[in-house]
Amino acid sequence: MHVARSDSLGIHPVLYSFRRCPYAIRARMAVLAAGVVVELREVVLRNKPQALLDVSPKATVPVLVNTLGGAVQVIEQSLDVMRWALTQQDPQGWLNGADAAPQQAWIVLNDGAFKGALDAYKYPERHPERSVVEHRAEGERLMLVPMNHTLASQPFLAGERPGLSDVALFPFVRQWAGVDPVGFAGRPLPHLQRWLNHWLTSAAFEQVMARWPAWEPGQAPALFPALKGLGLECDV
Ligand SMILES: N[C@@H](CCC(=O)N[C@@H](CS)C(=O)NCC(=O)O)C(=O)O
Repeated sequence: MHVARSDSLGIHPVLYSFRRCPYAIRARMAVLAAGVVVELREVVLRNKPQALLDVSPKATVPVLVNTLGGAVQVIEQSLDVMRWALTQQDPQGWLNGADAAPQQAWIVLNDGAFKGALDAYKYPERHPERSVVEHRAEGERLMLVPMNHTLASQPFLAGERPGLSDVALFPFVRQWAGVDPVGFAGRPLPHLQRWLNHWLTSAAFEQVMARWPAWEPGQAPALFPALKGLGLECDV
């Protein structure tokens, strides 16, 4: 986190996001669960807005810019955005046990070795040293089989109830499954498939995967979540 100048008016924190990015999906899930309203700025990764580059030269998404209370706070890592949101309000208890070793270990494994295996499986032409079947075997060996094993004895990685690790990991497992959906459905990973299905069929996931046009400087703020049903139709 650091402080910077921002073009935001500071009424709502700004979340630079990209709809399909798994890091941004986990951040939006936490924002939604926390009941925090942000100004969502959909980024086109090959044409990043100058306003994003100005606050965060590393220019990955998600980035949260909070101008409430005077100083400008820039949060540049998805897990930090999740914690920032859930620290304000955590009605589903996703932070319960989030610092415990097993949950931390899942996140470290996912964001490290499994992300590498996922990229290799998604783009096998960039990794010709292995066949697609070998790439698949590597990701399964590293994380998916151990997850399936854990999820055989408890509904969520965090235990009886979902926790930070569940929310942080499912967008990446979704991406893995999306490489070959029919093949994934046929893999002997029933507990993992049930767990993924839980997230993908949730009302929250539907909401975080709404479509936003690419953000243009000066446009009216697009609020996330959109304020509907309260006589406050503000999703302009
Ligand atoms: N460690 C970062 C990783 C974020 C990340 O790599 N996001 C990707 C999109 S999924 C990105 O912005 N890549 C930059 C680019 O493609 O130019 C986080 O957890 O937020």
